[in-house]
This record gives sequence, structure tokens and C-alpha cells, in this order.
Amino acid sequence: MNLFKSDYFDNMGLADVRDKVEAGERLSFDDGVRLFRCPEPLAVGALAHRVRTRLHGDKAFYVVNRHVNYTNVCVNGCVFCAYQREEGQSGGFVLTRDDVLAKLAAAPLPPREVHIVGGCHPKLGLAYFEDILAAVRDRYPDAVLKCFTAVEIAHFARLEGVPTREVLVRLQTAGLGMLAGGGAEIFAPSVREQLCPRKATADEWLAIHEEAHGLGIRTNATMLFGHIEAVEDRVDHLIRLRESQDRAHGYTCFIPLPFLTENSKLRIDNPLTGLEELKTIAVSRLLLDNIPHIKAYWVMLGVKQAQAALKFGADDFDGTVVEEKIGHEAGATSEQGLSRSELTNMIRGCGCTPVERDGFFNEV
Ligand code: V47
Ligand code: SF4
Repeated sequence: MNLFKSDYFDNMGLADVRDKVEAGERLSFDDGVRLFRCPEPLAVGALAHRVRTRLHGDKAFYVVNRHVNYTNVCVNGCVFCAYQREEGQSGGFVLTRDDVLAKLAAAPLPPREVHIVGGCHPKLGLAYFEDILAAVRDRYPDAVLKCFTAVEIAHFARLEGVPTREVLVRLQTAGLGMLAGGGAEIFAPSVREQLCPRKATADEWLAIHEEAHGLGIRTNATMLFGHIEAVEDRVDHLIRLRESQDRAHGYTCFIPLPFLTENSKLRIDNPLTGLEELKTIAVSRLLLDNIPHIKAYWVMLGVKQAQAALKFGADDFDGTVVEEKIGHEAGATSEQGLSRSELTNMIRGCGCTPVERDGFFNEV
């Protein structure tokens, strides 16, 4: 039976959305809310899988990468964050350049993508980051350095008393290839005010990404969901990103991050269900018609849920990672890292074809 020609979507009240998806037309805010409210996640997933298949066939991308967190000391104190420590608090750390190099050298495979992010430390100046980037670029000239979130860029600019554009140019000169997508959380001011009042605002986050795109620095984008936000806030977040991409064209991959609840100051009554996670990934694929890739980030989702996500609109399985702190401090039960063969077997196991990529999503 061809689901798309049957009355399945009519019965779900989604016939008009199905028609738009089939015609490749842009979905509206209202369509997004209706997709979230649809009681049948499989219907939303089928629409997203249609789009994902049109874009990428049965390919699922993965990358040999290495995550490094240079510090967990952070002045922002976001209520959902289990990773952050105050300066001087036990468990706080700051890596040296040589620590970073040693972590990269100890990775089982030389990384094609190096993901370096950390807390907003009150004292680490731009010279520290330029030094690390230059050393990593010299050691791994073929790797894409995907480093820092827009929140960190805003913080460096404030500390140094210089414009964010200058920060980006200096880091680009030192080797920065891409910005990581973190720090976006939920853009709606009423939610952001409760979650993370001290970090960069939504407008600042978007402006820094667009500034990066203007300099030829591509970026990723995230959304942290499943806490205090309403589905309208998720749709608003996705549409603001879509509008930003219409202006600046530099987002490569979107990463929906389910809120992990352990060791967090934020207490919630209704934790996410697995199906709600999958539906959110699917709606992301459907609304973000101008961002090529949707990541099933196995660290936060868990590997089995990440596999399911490949059938709900996601096309990227992220990578080997090696060491991960932000999700694991918050209760992630996934491994610290996966080998190349574990990644490819998991991708094949759900009927997709594994395709190794570099940090820019070029196939290798
Ligand atoms: O910005 C913090 C989130 C992000 C929790 O760009 C939490 O390719 C869930 O952005 N539960 C950092 N999430 C991770 C991130 C990322 C990861 C992988 C790839 C890329 C990329 C980006 O983690 C933070 C925040 O939104 N986070 N605490 C938590 N308790
Ligand atoms: Fe700091 Fe990032 Fe944690 Fe917020 S989420 S407290 S900015 S490390």
C-alpha cells in the first residue's frame, strides 16, 4: 500500500501537510504546531522520512571525530546544566594546550573533525584559544576544527572588550573551520529567561552565526527540548533558524537535544517520552527545509533511539566522539565513544548505508 496515496493522512487531519510535503512546499508555523499535536508520531515520522529520503536516499553519515572540553568552569549557571562548576569549586578543571593535544593523540583514530567547546571561564582570554587552535591545526592539518558555540564567542568578546566579528576573524586565522551548534537552547525569551538568563540572547546567538557565515565559517545549530517549553516554542525556534538560514546560508546540520534530567537544578514533572523525541526530530526535518542535515546525536539519545531517528528524518549519526562530558554529567547512559565499525554496523542494522564524512559533510 502506498501510504501517501491512501487516506491515512486525511484521517490524521494532515492531508494538506502531506500535499505540501509532496510538492516540496514550505510548512507554516501552524503546520508545525499541528504536527506536534498529531496523536500519531508514526504519521509525522513517515512525512519526515519522505523528506530525508528525497535529500539523502538511504545514506546515513558518520564522522571520525574527537570531542574535547577545555573547561567546565562557567559564569553562566544555566539551570539545566549538570556540567558547569564555579571557579574554585571542586571538580572544576581547565585543560592546557598540551592536555588538549594529548587527548587528541590518544584517540584510537586520527580525527577528521575536532569538536572543542567549554564553559564560559571568567579568565581565559582569546590568546589561550588561538594557541590551542593553531597547535591542533598544525598537528591535524586535514581535520575540520568545529569549535566554540556562539555563547562562547559572545563571552570571549565581552572579556576582551572587542566586537564578536573580531573574535571570529582571529579564531578563523588560528584555524577555526566551523562553530558548534550549542547554546541555542530555546530562543523564546520567556523560556530563555528562566533557563539561562545570563548567557547570550537568542538575537545575539543568531547574529553571531550569521556573522560567522559572512566570514565563510559554517555552523551547526541545536535545540534543547523537553523541559519547560511549549510546542509553540519549539516551532518558533525552528522557524527563527529557518529565517536565519534564508538570510545567511551557513547552517550545515541541526541537532535536536533531548533534555537529560540528572544532576540538574531544573526539576520537571513530565520527562520526554521516546516517541516525543522522535516526533521532535521529525518535525525538525519537516520545518527546516533549508538546512541539509539533521543529526541523531547518539550520545544524548542513546544508540537505539538514534537508530530509530534515522527513520524519523535524521541522516547523520555523528561520530566516534571518544570522550563526552556534558551529556554524561546529566545522566546519559550511552558509551563515551564508538568505534568506526560499531557506527557502521548500527547504521547498517537499521537498513541505511553508512557514509563516512568530514566535518563539512564532504563524503570521504
Ligand atoms: O549547548 C546541556 C546541551 C549542548 C544538557 O555542533 C544538555 O555538531 C541535554 O551543542 N541535557 C552542548 N542537553 C552539546 C552540543 C553539541 C553536541 C554534539 C554536536 C554538536 C555540533 C553540538 O548540550 C549545550 C546544551 O544545549 N545540554 N545540558 C542536559 N542536561
Ligand atoms: Fe555554562 Fe554551557 Fe552549562 Fe550554560 S550550558 S552553564 S553556558 S557550560
